[in-house]
Amino acid sequence: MENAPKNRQIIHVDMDAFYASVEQRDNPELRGKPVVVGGKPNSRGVVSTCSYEARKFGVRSAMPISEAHRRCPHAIFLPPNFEKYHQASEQLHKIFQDYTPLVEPLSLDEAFLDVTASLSLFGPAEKIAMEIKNRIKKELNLTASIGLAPNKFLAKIASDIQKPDGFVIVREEQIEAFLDPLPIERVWGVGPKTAEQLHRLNVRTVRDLKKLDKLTLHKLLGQIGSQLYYLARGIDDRPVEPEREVKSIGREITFQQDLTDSEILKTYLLDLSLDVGRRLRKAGLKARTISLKIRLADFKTISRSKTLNNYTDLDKEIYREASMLLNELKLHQPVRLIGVTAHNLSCGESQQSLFATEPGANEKLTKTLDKIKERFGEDSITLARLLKQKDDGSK
Ligand code: TTP
Ligand code: MG
Repeated sequence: MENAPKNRQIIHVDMDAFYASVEQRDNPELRGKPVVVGGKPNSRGVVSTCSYEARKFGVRSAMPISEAHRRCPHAIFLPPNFEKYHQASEQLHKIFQDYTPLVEPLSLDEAFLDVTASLSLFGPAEKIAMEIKNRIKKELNLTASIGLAPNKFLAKIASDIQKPDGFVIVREEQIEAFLDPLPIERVWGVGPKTAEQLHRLNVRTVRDLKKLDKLTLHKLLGQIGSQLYYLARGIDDRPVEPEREVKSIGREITFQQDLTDSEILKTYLLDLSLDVGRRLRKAGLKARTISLKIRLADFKTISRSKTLNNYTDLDKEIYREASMLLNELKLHQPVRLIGVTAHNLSCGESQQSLFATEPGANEKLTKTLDKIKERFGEDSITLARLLKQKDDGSK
């Protein structure tokens, strides 16, 4: 990490309320109104996204539609129209390609661009970033939030911090002033559990985090602790990886203490499955193969997978398959790591979730889902409230 490439210019683009903005663009009657994309008010699906007008009422992605209806009964509820979103996404990526081949799409509405080598051709990076923003407005009639910074970590925070219609530049000499006041929850890898551990040490902001040395952080949080040491200083060397074909979407977690209780393992599995489902839906993808990875305390790694008859992006199905695979293993040894991955991907067309069959039935789990969305960071494992309760209850 110490040999960071110098003077990189990384842009992060994230469209504002993407599906809902496309709907508002195409139907002027929806503009300025709360719009919820996901399904009819009485349907059993979850919210894909909603317009900023609906967010004022507390509506969020991944919330059951029934809950969104309770919070904002006068919203306009629409089913998703994936064809339109894919089309807008393609247009968007064509614009990106005009400035650099180094484009790494993260989902339909989000990408990193490395424009370091484009400056001689197109002028300063801030000009490129502004031009991209203006072209998105003119050619797609949609707004994007853009961050420009020397690395991916900073660019992503920058694009998010002034949403919607944001435009934030973080220059090398501003990194410290930009990062220091931010709550630690903003840092990649800080989920609720890590945040809680750090809060106990009175670490609330990045400035506080910097007071902990590398060894202390490593002892406290393992690998993620070392990562936080660098991120808190604005150091992130990860390259922009162009047009990686997404072959799988997965998430795993290494426990600080090995686990044997299968119920607790399943709670983690549920959290991971929710995350994989949410990321599939955000990428507009469905999967046919679900796999489970287990690493035992002695580092032996076991992988099992199951191919389904149909494609799915449903949390419920991902969790069901993963937990069946876990049951079949009949494990008795302590587990060090558990992971869930969806493979065999194809473009998707459905929006439902674990909670589709029981609208509003479980408030705790609904809150968990809200949290997962609110705390969403590509590289962070979001440990649900549910999980915390489980942990607390069993120790
Ligand atoms: P996001 O970029 O997370 O959200 P957004 O663009 O709607 O709003 P903003 O970025 O301004 O906060 O996701 C992009 C699209 O992906 C979103 O419009 C709908 C879809 N999506 C889902 O279908 N389910 C989800 O849980 C999430 C998070 C997104
Ligand atoms: Mg977006």
